Amino acid sequence: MNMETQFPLNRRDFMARTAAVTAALAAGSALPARGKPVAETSRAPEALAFPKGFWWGTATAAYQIEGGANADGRKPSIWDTFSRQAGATKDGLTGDVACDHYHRFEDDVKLMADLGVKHYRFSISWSRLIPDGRGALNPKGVDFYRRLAEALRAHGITPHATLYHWDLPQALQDRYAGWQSREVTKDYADYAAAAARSLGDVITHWITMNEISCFAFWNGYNLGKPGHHAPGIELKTRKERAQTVHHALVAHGLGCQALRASSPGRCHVATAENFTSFVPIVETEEHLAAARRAFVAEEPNACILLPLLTGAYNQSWLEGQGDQAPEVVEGDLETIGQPLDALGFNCYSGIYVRAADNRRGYELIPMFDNFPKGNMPWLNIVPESIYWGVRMVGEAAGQARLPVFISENGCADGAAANARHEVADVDRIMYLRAYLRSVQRLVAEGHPMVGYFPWSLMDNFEWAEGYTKRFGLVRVDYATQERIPKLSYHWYRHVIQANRVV
Ligand code: GCO
Repeated sequence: MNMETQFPLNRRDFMARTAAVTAALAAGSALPARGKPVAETSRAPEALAFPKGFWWGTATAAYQIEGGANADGRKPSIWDTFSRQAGATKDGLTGDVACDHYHRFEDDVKLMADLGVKHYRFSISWSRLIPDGRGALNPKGVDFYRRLAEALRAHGITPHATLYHWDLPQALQDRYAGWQSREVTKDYADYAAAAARSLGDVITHWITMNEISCFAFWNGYNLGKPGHHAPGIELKTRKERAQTVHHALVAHGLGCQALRASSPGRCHVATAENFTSFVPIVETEEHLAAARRAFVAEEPNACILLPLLTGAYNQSWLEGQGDQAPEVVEGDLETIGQPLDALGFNCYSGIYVRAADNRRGYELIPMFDNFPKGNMPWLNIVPESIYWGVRMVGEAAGQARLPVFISENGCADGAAANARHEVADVDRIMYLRAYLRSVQRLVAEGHPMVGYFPWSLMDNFEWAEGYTKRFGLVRVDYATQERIPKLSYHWYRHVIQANRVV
């Protein structure tokens, strides 16, 4: 593109240019991905800047990328079992091979180094480290994560390891019904301690859980019908669900203690939660007050985020449960409310709220099918959700100075590779840029926003969606395992280099 052109373009010039780019793409010519980003015409670059040392990262999860399902002593997780059930995933596909990252991690680390990220969030497969979920460690499993962490560190990338990204060892599901049993809390704590003891010299940043809301509340279990994620259990009562969630919360708290007690040096402990962000429909005091009320009152914030941050279930939520409330053993709430070094916010979408003259004082604005989406039915594009989500954690959950990082943010793309193997995923760039401005607004206003990890480094096994949804900055050709950095990868590289939204 000729940079000497006068902006703004008139409509005819603009159309001509768009047509030229479209034609170039169709013909497979090179994308204008490299080079120095130019200053924005409308705002001074420093207005969109991030502080020095801001964590630019990216994220993945074990079952979604590793493959090597039976390699070197790994035993099945609940996802290995669930994905084999008829109709459980699109096209009946599993994570058996996925991105074959288990055998290709060195190349994948190089992709990250070229991208310029200094932080990487991945997860440890519990049944690779401890194949039966409890008992003996698998030395080859330890060795894999050690080699991964060392490769990252050799490139100046800090590893952030999630201990639980939904892949419970099947042995524990069989033994005592997994998260439905309190027994899992002890096994999880032992696993956390073993991970810190065996890997704590090369991994210092830990994330206890990924999205308790998803695996224990929304997806893995369901009221009155089977869950559409592993273990796919149908629960009969709200109490059973509250109890399952409670076990995950207690496990998180015990995990925090175990990590700190067993790490060879000081470690950094966070959790990653996709709490619901409530966005005031207009930024006025009345709508903001409405959003704050919704933030603490609505499930699952009331019964997951609040206890995680404050060591107490929302009181009115608890009263509303009556005999369906979870059984809480003495000391549990203190365990759950362990102080965190940071909170990871997995943010994809949000819910608009307005003030209302009703008992609750707010009303949720219903979304509709043709609201703009990120190529997933649930992924309504609400960029302000990052800003308000983080503000509400500070204001409503009483954790004003708790550092927060965006542990996931992204969308699926609709772009195909062209004849030259390029993927012009402008939909993802549009999405990420809009959300990143919301992150930058937090920074600019002095909120403790410390990092950004777009989901995901590369296309991967998208759970029940199989391989049909592509969330990666890098395209994976599953037939050949070729990695093709998409246009969004190059865009993100510019962001990191310039340390600002471009
Ligand atoms: C989640 C998980 C990821 C998903 C991603 C896209 O938040 O659901 O952490 O594993 O792949 O969110 O759906």
